[in-house]
Amino acid sequence: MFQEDIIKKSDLDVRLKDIALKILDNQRINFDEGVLLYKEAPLSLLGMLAFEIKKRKSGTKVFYNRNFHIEPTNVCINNCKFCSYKKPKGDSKAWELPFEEILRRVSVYKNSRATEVHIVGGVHPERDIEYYCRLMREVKKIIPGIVVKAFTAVEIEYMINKAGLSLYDGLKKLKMNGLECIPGGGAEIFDETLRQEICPEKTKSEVWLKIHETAHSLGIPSNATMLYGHKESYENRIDHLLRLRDLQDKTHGFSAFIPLKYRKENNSMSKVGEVPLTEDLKNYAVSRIFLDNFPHIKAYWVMSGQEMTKLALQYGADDIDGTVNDSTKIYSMAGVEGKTVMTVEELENLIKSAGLTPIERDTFYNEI
Ligand code: V47
Ligand code: SF4
Repeated sequence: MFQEDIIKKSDLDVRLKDIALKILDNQRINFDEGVLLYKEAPLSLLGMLAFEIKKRKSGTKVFYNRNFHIEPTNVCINNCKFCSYKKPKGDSKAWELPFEEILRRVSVYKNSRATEVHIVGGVHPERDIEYYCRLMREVKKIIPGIVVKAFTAVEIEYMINKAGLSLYDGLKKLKMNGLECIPGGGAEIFDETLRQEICPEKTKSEVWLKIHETAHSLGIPSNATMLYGHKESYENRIDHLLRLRDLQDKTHGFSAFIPLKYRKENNSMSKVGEVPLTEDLKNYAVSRIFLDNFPHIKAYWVMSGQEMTKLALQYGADDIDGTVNDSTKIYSMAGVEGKTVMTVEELENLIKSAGLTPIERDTFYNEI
């Protein structure tokens, strides 16, 4: 190594040490520090810091819930380049579940101990806010105690615009008809240039954020996601996290942040490939460190697979989502292999095998 390189390296060591001490001192890190962590910090340091922050927030607890998914349709007006799920109407892989069929699928869980139904799908051109309000009312008639977590900001924007309502009035209407929590989908990556390239028709970043802000003002909590591991830079990732952190400072309405790894099968971005496992762990860790005002980081086991989920728990994640069921197709269609159902016993064993304590929660993170 040349003298100059040695000096640069020791400069870097000092900067990383200062950032690490700041984190351990519960101080907030800024944009440049976040980018430096992504680019230069050893994975071991990130893991240590993220796990320490996780412990301060939730001790040894790792949360899961009893939930099931309903995906009413994969017909969608948008054409996101990373999406393997959307199919044109009439395609052999397209579905549009009839209303009664959706209710039949809900009825299956009538006597189960499920606490949450997660309803999301494509943005169907013929379905509107009245349809979805009726659906939520009927679901509640079948299982009165179930929490309805439903519709990404993308679906919400479409149904509210179609109804000619303001975001506030539209979300209020959805709440009055049973909406209790909004999932984190549709955030993708907020950088406008990249968003325009990978999902040009999708809800604009500022609208996604506005929908979540408005929901929070109405007492509807939500999650946030980030689609990573495609064409984004580390600066794009920190920009995304910073916009979420700023909004959370204002509203405190986000429950969990869920990093979603880009999966390459059967979509038009396949040639960018998938990032390695070390990048996933780094991303969990930096997210946990940077989003100091987010109570939970979720490793969604259906997306990451059971083994990766176990590792993510050492890198800051404290939630693994739930029992789920075989009706969720987003990840199997994008090439993730394996089952999409886990029993409570399996979820608990996964958490215990990581040396941590399983805790069943409801949608709002009340312990059950
Ligand atoms: O927004 C689509 C992603 C999201 C691909 O809030 C892809 O608890 C990777 O948001 N590779 C929807 N990701 C799923 C989602 C979600 C899932 C589980 C729990 C929660 C929650 C939210 O799926 C989309 C998009 O970012 N996605 N295609 C793909 N090829
Ligand atoms: Fe439609 Fe969602 Fe697929 Fe985009 S990611 S095409 S909005 S289903």
